[in-house]
Amino acid sequence: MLLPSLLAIAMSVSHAGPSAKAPALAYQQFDPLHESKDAKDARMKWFREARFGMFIHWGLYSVPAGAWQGKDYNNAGEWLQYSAQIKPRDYEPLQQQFNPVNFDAEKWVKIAKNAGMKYIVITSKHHEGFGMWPSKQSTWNIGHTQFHRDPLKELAAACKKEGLKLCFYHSIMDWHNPDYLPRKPWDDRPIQTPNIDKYVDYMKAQLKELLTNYGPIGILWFDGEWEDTWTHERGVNLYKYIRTLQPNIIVNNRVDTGRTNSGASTSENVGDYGTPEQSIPANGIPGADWETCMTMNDTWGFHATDHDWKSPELLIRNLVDIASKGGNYLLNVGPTSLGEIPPGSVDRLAQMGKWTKVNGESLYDSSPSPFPKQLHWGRVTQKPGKLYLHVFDPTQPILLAGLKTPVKRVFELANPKVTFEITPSDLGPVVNLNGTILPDNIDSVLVAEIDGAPRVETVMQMSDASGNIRLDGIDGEVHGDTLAYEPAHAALGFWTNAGDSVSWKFRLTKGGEYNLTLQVACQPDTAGGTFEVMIGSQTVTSTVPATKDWNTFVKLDLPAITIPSSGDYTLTVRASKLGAQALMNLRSVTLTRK
Ligand code: FHN
Repeated sequence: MLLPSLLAIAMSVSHAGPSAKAPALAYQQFDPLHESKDAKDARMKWFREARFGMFIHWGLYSVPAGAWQGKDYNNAGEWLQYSAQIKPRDYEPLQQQFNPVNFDAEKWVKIAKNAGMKYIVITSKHHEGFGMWPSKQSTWNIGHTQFHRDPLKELAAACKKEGLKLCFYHSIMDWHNPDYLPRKPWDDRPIQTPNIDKYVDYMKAQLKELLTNYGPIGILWFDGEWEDTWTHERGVNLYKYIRTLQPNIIVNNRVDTGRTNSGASTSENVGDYGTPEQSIPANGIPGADWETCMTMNDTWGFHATDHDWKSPELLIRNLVDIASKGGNYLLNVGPTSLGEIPPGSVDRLAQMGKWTKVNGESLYDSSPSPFPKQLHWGRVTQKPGKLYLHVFDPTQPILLAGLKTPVKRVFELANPKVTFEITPSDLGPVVNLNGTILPDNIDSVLVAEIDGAPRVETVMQMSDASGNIRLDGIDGEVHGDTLAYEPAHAALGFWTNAGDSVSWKFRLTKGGEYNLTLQVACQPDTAGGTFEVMIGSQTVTSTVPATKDWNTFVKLDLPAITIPSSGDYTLTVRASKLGAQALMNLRSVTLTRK
């Protein structure tokens, strides 16, 4: 007779065999891959209106909290077992240490609701393989700890009570189940002929528990789909299985293998929406639903020494920037092993809640900006008959570039008695603040009531009378998957793809010889990449210099160019060879007539 503790440890490596399958008939009849547009629109409706959700990464990794045997592993919250190469037998004792006695589902849900979040995506199982619910499929789950409660059940009740959607993140990759392949190098357990098909049956049995015992689930958020044992065929099969269990559920694109590095889906990929991570696509993902997931500091799972918190200003502006491009913001918290959301997260979410409480009308159920380019002064969202002008920088002219639809009235969303005049200009109507101090220095929302649907014509930037012109990163047309304008640097960044480029169309008032100057930044370990600047029939090349960091910009003079005559031109900057991690951050290109 094994002692209970030994029995517990012995049992912790046991995993059930093949599971009960979904009802065969229903499974075969239901074909979610041929869903009508109306049916998909109805299913996605709440997601498109929500705009803002909470991501929760919570598991055994919150116990070591980023350190192992006295060493701190940078950014390794939920990846600690991998980063520290912890053998299963050394990781399994965490199961008996985990006892989140301060867990309070109602408190967590109210923190999310008060921030203005409409849904919660919590890790039911991350890569460590540990189930955060009392699964019957194995003993490697919370049901075999000293915490004799089911946090997912309690969250389901709290979400139902507060009107939020409960969603599950579930990792396909599993570092603990002995049937999962590929095995990790640090997993020295005896190989008992691992069987990936058996693992998939086990995973489906767990998913069946999650989709039949916790009520209607909003999203199944898959992850860990990148290893070669996971295939497109398995992804399609799993998507159909999930939709058979809950036909109205939404499934992200990481159920399949076609996700691009920008988070978008390839054409044959199944999955209902794209999932860019830690970045905001410059132009959104046109024609698709998408959601940027992002940490609030640097780590998804709790890391005790990670205090690199994003400012409330950046978080609110990210939320608005994403909505202005038609996406959702899934913002992460990593609770501690005691079940508490860190104060750094709670404080920021409370500040975001102050903004959403006043300005939520401009966010929820809004549509993307009608302006093709980013605006210097802020962002725009819209609803029928209204443009919501999110003013980040009131020192810039609030130009509605190219807008041809008449503007009837402009007023403060927070205080409609405060109204503003409109002045016409060659480039479009300008909102005059006339010295009014706007209420919110992060994002003040003005409402421009318009007559009918917004009609916007592309406005060509022009050089001044001398022929000089500065082309700003924010005005560039980005071509490619990852290059994007970063408000934090007021420059184009994430230039990690050699195929990405940026171009500007402009009208030159004079021909002649021009000096060509770029404002660039590049941290020293990534300098040395090369790029081309093309305009008309001319091409000049240059090498990226090292600067102190990604936010320290220098002027880089390129060889002068001759532009024979005035007229409309396109200037393109294109990578030739990346540096170690990227090409450069590019703030502007200036043409100065000699
Ligand atoms: O490996 C995971 C990571 O731990 C985290 O869960 C993120 C969140 O989307 N997804 C994977 C990395 O892309």
